[in-house]
Amino acid sequence: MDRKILTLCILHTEGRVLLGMKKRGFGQGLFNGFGGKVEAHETPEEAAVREMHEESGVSVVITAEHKMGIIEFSYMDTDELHEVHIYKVEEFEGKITETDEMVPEWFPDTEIPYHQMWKDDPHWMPMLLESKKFIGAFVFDAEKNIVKSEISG
Ligand code: 6OG
Repeated sequence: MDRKILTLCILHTEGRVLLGMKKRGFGQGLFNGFGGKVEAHETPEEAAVREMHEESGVSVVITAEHKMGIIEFSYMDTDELHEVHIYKVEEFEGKITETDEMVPEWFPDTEIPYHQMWKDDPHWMPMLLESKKFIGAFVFDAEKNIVKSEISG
């Protein structure tokens, strides 16, 4: 197994959530939070700050206290294992901007577009929005359906 550490950051403020429509690469055509791979010289929190800025244009402060969960994703058609560290932030500075990777959009937290998101998201996003911590593991098949799920809050 080739294990990669990734970040995912959800901005939740004033009853709204900032998601991005992914324009390219892994998860293209789906809404998601902002994030990506942790580089060798970075902590996950540093990577989360960098990715949030690169993909949405905004500046955030992220510490270990903002971490709401860790989920391990594996895929029946690849040898990769993604360990995704998931953060929630409630404050930001700067102007939200479309980037090469993402088209940002606000959603009321009662209208999260789960039908256009990864199928694991409804399993943990409600906990994140309520600031409940979670840990989990999901296995996906080649059609991106869940074949195995474990989540504990
Ligand atoms: P790049 O490869 O574009 O980063 N990610 C997932 N997010 C959700 N909600 N579900 C999954 O289930 C995911 N697998 C990966 C981590 C990919 C981004 O997508 C997240 C990163 O934020 C399979 O650099």
